[in-house]
Amino acid sequence: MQLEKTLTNLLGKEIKDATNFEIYLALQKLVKEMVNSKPDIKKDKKLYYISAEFLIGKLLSNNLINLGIYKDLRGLLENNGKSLAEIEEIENEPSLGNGGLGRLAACFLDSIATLGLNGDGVGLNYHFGLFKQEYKNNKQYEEKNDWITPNSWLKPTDISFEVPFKDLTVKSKLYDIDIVGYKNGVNSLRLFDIETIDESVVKKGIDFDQTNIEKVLTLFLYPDDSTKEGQLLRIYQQYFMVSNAAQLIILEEKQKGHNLRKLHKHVAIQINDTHPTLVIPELIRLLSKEGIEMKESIKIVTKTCAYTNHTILSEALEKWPYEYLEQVCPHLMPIIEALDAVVNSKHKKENVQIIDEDRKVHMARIDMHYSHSINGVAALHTEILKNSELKPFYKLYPEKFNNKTNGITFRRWLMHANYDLAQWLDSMIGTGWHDNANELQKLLYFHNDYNALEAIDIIKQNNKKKLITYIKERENVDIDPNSIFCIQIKRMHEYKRQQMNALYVIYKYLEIKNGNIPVRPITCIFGGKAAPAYTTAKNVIHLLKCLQDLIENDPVVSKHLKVVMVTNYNVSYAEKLIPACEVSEQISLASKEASGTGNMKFMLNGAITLGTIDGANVEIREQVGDENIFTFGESSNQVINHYNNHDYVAKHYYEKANIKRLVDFITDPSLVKYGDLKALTDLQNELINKDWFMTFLDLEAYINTKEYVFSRYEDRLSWRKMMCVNIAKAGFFSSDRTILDYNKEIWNLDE
Ligand code: 26V
Repeated sequence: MQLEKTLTNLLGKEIKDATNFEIYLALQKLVKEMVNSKPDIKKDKKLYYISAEFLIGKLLSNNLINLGIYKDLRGLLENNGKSLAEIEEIENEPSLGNGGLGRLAACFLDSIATLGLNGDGVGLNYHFGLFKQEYKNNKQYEEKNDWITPNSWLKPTDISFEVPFKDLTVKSKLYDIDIVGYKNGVNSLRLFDIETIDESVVKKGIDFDQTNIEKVLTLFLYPDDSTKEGQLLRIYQQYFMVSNAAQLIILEEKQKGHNLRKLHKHVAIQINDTHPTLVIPELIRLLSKEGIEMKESIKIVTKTCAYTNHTILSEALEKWPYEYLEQVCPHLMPIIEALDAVVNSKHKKENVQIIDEDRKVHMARIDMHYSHSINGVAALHTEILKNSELKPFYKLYPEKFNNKTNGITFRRWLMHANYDLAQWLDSMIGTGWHDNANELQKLLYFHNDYNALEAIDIIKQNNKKKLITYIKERENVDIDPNSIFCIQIKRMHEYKRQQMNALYVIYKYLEIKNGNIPVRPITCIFGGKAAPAYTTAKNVIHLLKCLQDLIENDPVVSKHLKVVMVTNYNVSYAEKLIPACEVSEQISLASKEASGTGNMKFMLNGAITLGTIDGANVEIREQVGDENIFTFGESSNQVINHYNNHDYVAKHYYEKANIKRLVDFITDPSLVKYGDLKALTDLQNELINKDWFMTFLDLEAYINTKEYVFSRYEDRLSWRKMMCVNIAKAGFFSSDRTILDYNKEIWNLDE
């Protein structure tokens, strides 16, 4: 009643007479009012989570959930003939991240606020963010994503700093987004921008002249850095981000009357991958300006900063040419030189030096020498860091290394994405799991309860139907609700091996052509963006789109097999796809996926993992037991040995008849008809002659295991039991657990 009155007041009319847009605006106002009446989380010590990416997703429903009014409001709107799901569509999804690392940062902010910890995110307000993905002739094209509208959640502030670059000084402007904790206080996501930005320089696609920094600095997330200009722009962005962060920290510390010499007692800084690394020399510079001598500043900063590594891929371990840094922020160079000199005076080995023989500055090495904590994001990943990738540093600083297995927020990935399942769980095991995710284990009481197991499956089948409607609207593809849904959604990358999944599709296609009809139709859904300059990843998208067309146009095969490569996969799309998934494809080359977080979202929503023994799949298997997951493929140790011994030769695998016929099909005229011979040939050659991420290594094991999965699906009772166990055991992967670990072992915010 109260809610109805408030909303009617805000609308100035009856709910049933209002448009969705009017209701959206009114709800946004309501949220803002409720947020303003909540206390900011203020405690003595504060965390600054600095990250180039925050993939926060749409905020309306998330905020309603965390304010505790989602359920009532949903009902109220429904009673008035309105649908909250439709109203949500009005909001643009902020486009501030690439993938895993950015989404993790968003889940973390949710958990930090939920746990009542004092911590803000600090990043950049990219106007066009990550590109919008479109397809033309079955190929990916990039368009700018102008997500910022007058009714976005950004709140302009009066805070502004001067950021000095070599030839110019720019003035920043800070925007805040409220981060509402679940039934708790409010923190902020602090996004820096410049006021001189000129959106009109982007003419076509995502191309623009990258040299006029004052006009373009915060236009895009990670603009193409295959050129020198692109790399320089990225360094400009990084320095701009961290100089603002450092100035903000010092300003807030001074306002609180804290002694900067005791910074680490009052501030924790988490460096999310290497992109914010320059915060280390920048803070040292600013503390020195405050009269603290360099030697002491270095000590203070080291005690304040902690570094998270999110990948072992060498392409992502940033190292910048010395002269590029000098061109952007020359005033940092004496500090970087000093940091390098300290290292050099203690350690002679080349592989730990900050400035290497080629005058490249290694960002991760700055982080490791000058942070007090270095963490990986899943148990296996941390072991690989210690024993191979970062071994020299583990030898120097064993006490700094620690693991923090990733997590996901159950508010967005269960309460919102799968409302029906969340409601059902409440009715079966109570609401204790809202605050303590481990209580999901209570579901195990129902492990042998036929009706409960059936209920889980009914929710799944309903979610599949909802997804079918959504995909029909967006992609104009029809999907059979009776088919089994296998889903692989993530950034396109060779190590994630979407191409191995594509080869399975070819295998199945050829089987069906030969009259081997599967007992049940199979739907293979893919989603993901390829970096604009990553040709092979784009060619994999092309292959998938061509397979989609080939099968769609084949009246015999299309009854049994379907491929859908969805358009512009993002957080909102994920929220529709994940609750409908039955087989969660987590098939990276072992050792390469640091953790994965999609794997956790799928499990929580009752999908069964088909995966390699990689990243957090290892810990999922530990939680659910071997009998509730399907694993295959060579181990990370075996893979690492192949790399060390250079003994993986793709061509040798290709020569096996079973593999050859699948790979050859990539350029079969019947398929090429739907695409571009050159792109498909390039992909085929890449696989046969290089295949750096060992697609063929596990291909046969993958095909066999997938066939086995499908046979197991037909035993509906045992499959439902597996669903039940997966949901029940997902509690460990709540980001609340992850954040409690960070706090206890790294930040100590409540000291
Ligand atoms: C990615 C990209 C992608 C496109 C263009 C440039 C660029 C530069 C750097 C990176 C690094 C990405 C690091 C990352 O996202 N890692 C992911 O982090 C997740 C959260 O910890 C983890 O679950 C994933 O396994 C890991 O791949």
